[in-house]
Amino acid sequence: MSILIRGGTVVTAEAEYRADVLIEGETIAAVGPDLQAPQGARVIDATGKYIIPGGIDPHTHFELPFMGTVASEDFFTGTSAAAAGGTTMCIDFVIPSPQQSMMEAYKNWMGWAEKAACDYSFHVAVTWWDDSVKQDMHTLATEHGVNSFKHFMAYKNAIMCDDETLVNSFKTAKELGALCTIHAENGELVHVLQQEIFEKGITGPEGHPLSRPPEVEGEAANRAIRIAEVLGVPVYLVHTSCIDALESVTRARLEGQRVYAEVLAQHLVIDDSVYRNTDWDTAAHYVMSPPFRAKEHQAALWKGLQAGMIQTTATDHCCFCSDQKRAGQDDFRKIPNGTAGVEDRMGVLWHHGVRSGKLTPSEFVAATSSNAAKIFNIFPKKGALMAGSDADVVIWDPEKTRTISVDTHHQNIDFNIYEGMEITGNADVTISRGLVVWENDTLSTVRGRGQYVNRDCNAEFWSSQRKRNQAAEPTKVERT
Ligand code: URQ
Ligand code: ZN
Ligand code: ZN
Repeated sequence: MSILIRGGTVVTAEAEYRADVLIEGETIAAVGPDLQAPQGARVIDATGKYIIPGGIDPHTHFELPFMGTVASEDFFTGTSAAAAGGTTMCIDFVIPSPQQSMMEAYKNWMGWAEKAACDYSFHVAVTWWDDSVKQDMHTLATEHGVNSFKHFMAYKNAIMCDDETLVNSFKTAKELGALCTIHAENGELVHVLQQEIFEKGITGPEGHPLSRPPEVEGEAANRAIRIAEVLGVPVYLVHTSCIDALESVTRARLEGQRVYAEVLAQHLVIDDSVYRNTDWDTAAHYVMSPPFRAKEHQAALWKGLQAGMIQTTATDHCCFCSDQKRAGQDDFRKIPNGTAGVEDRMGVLWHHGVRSGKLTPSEFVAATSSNAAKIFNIFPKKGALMAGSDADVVIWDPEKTRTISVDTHHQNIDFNIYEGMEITGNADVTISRGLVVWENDTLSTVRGRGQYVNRDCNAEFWSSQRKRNQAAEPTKVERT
């Protein structure tokens, strides 16, 4: 099947220009002016609209087993909702339980993901350490296309990494040419603060942000960045939510250290007043980690994105319905942490980023697609509009308005953190590897059509990192 998208303005991370896009089968065949439609091709008129690479969300948790329950969004409904918002690839997470074989966990997640409607890949979390973990990291990197390993510095007595595990894993990642991604919150401090706050009688959702102040994230961010600096390994901080963490990222990047940062769309536009909502269910739906922050942090995060200190945007899409959140009815520490957003990320970023003048359309494409593809080494297969790229293409209507609501979203959760937000700028048509999966506000995704995307390690790229970071070769002092 051929598709010719005609009359639109192509927007890449590099430029905007008038061009047509020809798709043949699952691949982009040509991008250029006045392309001719092959016999039998479908022609889509994109006049007055943008043609952009399909969005990449580098941080989702579909059907995650977590805090005694399982996230309500699965790989089919989640990748479908993503497509409705213009995202055509999600990078999810394999999170082994402590002492669980990494390979066994990887096989479990690969089984769950077989139902995906759009393409996906996995970061694999290092949640404990022994030689078998080291061996599994090698196997995953060399045989299964995993080039990023996740480290939770939070969640004590569950999946938290101590410094010994961080150091062992970072050293292994360096051998492999893999990237270390980090959930940066000091889990020991969170544990103590949770206890203190609960014992003061604060049991509701308002206790959650009190137990994870920005300093707790700032300390962990700095520690992870410094460990990486000494070991000469690149790091990627997921869901950077506050000034304290952003300052550590900025310092390191200005020193030439290879540090990447991600911001969640929701952390850019929602502040911590949500936890003071008098309706328990509503406040509980905003319990995620790191928590929503005071207003000054949103402004700083936008500046970090504009300045290029933050490279990617994500959602950390991890859905728990009201009945699941109520597990923490009497104790905020038991509220499953997570919020949704995979469907709304790109529209929220366009409305609050591009329409406000903070981002150009090209910067929007970089932040929602191309930068993630480059960092995770799948460009130009993904995140690009070039001949030979996968035909993950979105016709973006900058004037299309919608009001975000649980009543109309396609996410499998009974709440929407953006409820009532009117946004202008939305996906008109979403194409996933050559198949139209979203058009006329209707999904036509196919269960199981999504494919696993291998991501090769990048030893050569990181080796430049080694040279930049390592002090002069240590030498032995000869003593007579
Ligand atoms: O920490 C994460 O990224 C996972 C467990 C989702 N939950 C959350 O609150 N961010
Ligand atoms: Zn996290
Ligand atoms: Zn997460």
